[in-house]
Amino acid sequence: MTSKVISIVLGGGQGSRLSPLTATRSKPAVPIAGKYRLVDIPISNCLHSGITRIYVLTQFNSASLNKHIKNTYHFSSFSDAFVDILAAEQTPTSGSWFQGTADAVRQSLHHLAVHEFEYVLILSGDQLYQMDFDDMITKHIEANAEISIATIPVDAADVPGFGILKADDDSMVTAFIEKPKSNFESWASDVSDEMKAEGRVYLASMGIYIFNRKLLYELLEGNDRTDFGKEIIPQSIVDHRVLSYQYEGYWTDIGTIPSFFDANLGLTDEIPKFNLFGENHIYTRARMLPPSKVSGTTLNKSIIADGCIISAKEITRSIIGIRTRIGVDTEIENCYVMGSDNYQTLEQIAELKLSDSPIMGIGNRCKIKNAIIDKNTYIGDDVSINCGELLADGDYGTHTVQDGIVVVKKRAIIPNGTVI
Ligand code: ADQ
Ligand code: ADP
Repeated sequence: MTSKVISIVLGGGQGSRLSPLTATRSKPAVPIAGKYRLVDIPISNCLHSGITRIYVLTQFNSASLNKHIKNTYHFSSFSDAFVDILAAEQTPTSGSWFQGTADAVRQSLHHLAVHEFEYVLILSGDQLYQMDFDDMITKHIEANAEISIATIPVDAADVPGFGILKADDDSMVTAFIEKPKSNFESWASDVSDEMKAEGRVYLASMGIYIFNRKLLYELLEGNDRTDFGKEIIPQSIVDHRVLSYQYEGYWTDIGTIPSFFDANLGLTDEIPKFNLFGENHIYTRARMLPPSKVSGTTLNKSIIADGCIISAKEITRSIIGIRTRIGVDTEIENCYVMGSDNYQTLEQIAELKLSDSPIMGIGNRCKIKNAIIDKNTYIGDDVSINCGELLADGDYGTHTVQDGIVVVKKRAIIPNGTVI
């Protein structure tokens, strides 16, 4: 059935919730788990489900996203498979950027029109999960549905962040409310005992939708409704058959700095909720990097990507991304270090050392805690980051602080001896 599906990955609006990681790149290109990028998650789920025609919609077109997609997703010229980026564009009929999720899809409809398909699968680009869309499509067809929404039980604390719905005994959606802020007790559903025990009694939309082709065109053409959650979905449940496809596996939002940080560090758990090592692995760019070289380091619950040169003293509960260089006697705890796009030559390193300037990577005798270190940063010797009292939220030029997490910006230079 998945051969009749085209998938659209909503790659992100302004991306301000993931700032400063999205300051110079579009959201789908944000690195995760040491060697992947956000967009690899929905694309891998599609490919594992047999969906091979994928559009990624993004508000701005970064060099890194283009390069990543171009270098990663290659298909046989005998197949009709593709992964294409559609960046917000001005056309004779539309002079504006995507106004919201539905508007982004509307402006992309003319690209879809040239293909043969019966169903459109719409996905968010900022979620970490593994899901079999083949099963979702099968249930959609069996139920004779016109729209399907993937749903997950959440607890009361999470309700205000989600679209919440009620369904009948046949899982057909009977009511939908986008992000209710209060008085939502009557929206509780009859869920499994396991979910009840965790207090997860509200059925939330995961922002993952299947639309029948014809209906999608009808709903989007000739009007200016901009959002699926706020307009299209609530307005559709009266006149159309909308199925709730319930999922109870691991699924988490990675669209904010705290959730992005937690989801990444969660991968270092003994049995992580998201399995990087399973059969349905995440696809990404094959970079042909050398293996990592480590000396004198105690590594605890850490993930080390390819091409690193590490002489640190101790690395605990951290993810160390591709091509990271870390000097001697440095201690790193609860960090996501994204790594570098290239190596410096020995000559470049010697020159920087002559002028006492930091070299790319992390220097000697540093202590770094609870931080995200973006790519291509130059952290000098004897630098201490986030090892003292709780830092106030804000943008401090070279870095930001949010909820106690320091984010060192891409290409930032942190001089020797700096204390953050
Ligand atoms: P939100 O996640 O708050 O709620 P939204 O901000 O519309 O919804 O984003 C959905 C996805 O689309 C995200 O991946 C986002 O980056 C992307 N996106 C947003 N605007 C875009 C644009 N202009 N162009 C391209 N991509 C864009 C939605 C639903 C809720 C549901 C939650 C589940 O509205 O009902 O519960 O998702 O996370
Ligand atoms: P990201 O940090 O998301 O990986 P970038 O697009 O900045 O992405 O980097 C991808 C590649 O492009 C790297 O090899 C980087 O060195 C190169 N690059 C980035 N910015 C520039 C630039 N302004 N000029 C030339 N090359 C660049």
